[in-house]
Amino acid sequence: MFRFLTAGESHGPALTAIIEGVPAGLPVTAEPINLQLKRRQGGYGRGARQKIESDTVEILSGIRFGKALGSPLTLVVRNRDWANWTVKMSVEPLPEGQAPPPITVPRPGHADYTGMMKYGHDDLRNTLERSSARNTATLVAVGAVARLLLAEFGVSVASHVVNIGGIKVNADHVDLRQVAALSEDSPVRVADKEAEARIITAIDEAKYRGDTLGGTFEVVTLGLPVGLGSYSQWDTRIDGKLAQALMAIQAIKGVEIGIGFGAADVPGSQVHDAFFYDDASGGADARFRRGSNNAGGTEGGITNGEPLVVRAVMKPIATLMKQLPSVNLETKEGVPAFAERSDVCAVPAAAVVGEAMVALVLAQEMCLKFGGDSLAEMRANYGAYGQTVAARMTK
Ligand code: EPS
Repeated sequence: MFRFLTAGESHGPALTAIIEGVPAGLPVTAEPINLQLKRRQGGYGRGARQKIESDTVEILSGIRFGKALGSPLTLVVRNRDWANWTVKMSVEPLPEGQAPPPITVPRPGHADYTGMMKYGHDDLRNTLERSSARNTATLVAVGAVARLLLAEFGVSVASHVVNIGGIKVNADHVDLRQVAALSEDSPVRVADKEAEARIITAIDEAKYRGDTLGGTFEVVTLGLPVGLGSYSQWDTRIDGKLAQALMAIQAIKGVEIGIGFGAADVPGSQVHDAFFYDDASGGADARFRRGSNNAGGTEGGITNGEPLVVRAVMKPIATLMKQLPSVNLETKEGVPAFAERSDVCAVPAAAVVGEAMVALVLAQEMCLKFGGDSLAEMRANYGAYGQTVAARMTK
């Protein structure tokens, strides 16, 4: 079972992840993980923290000579900013009178209030440090390992942003195979230059107003086999797992697969993807095909072999420089919410995190279906299954 835990505070010494169930023999080095960490740090509208950090991974266990041992991997991403927080985030008790004053005015929309109430904290720093989206660095690091596994089976995961602050990108014409190429160099991860310029202006304006912007990103996965996930139980459905994984990213408020919420507006005849049998090229290339992909790659909680297309909505970041009305939880006085350094818009970064979360779910499912002890075993099982599926497609 490919599974993991993460730990770490935003301004603590480091972020850590332990991954179990990485198949033995999988090539893993720091370089492809660092590449993903760098992608997460980018995007127009991010705050000053990303200028301080230059996230890189240290692999402390589970790899020998560039290949997974089958034992747990330990990944560490150090916080450079820790050097500036050794007192405020001291692990050891501080001498009398040296503790910073507690922060007691929650930001509406942040985890400040819920965390303070739930854990009984009287300083919201005790809550915000772990709830911070800084933790997504570890998700991306683990996701990078998942991507390495998927790549062994020809599966690729890419993303693009389709809406920021209500400025919608006309992405209908985008060839899904071009998503990465079109969006990767865009500062807002948008595959359309005209929309890109308008979005950048909108981010600048929001920053000027002391406001923040949310948006929607789309994650596209190509090369998946039919048959990952199951309708057998509620918690085995792959669409449910994908939704949970994406909703687990900070600030995500909605997820849709394929046509998603749009399915409410049209009759079934315009929703479901008709089958046809394509043997034009004859012999081994004959396939069951679909004229459309409104299902977004899943039917019955199982991948159907079509591109997996998943969208997620990110609300605007809850730290506003033009502070929202709040209440001091100690004095009960109405005062402006706490504000500290933050991002104006982190949707492009969230898209990279979204890729990681989708990759994680898919890597787990690949291990479940094809047996994850070693890469060689997985390859053999994958090959045998692929032959069975292909045989059912030929006349
Ligand atoms: C983030 C690091 C954080 C924030 C942001 C994401 O750094 P700092 O708080 O030191 O500026 O920029 O986190 C939030 C918006 C949040 O609400 O927690 C990162 O590395 O992604």
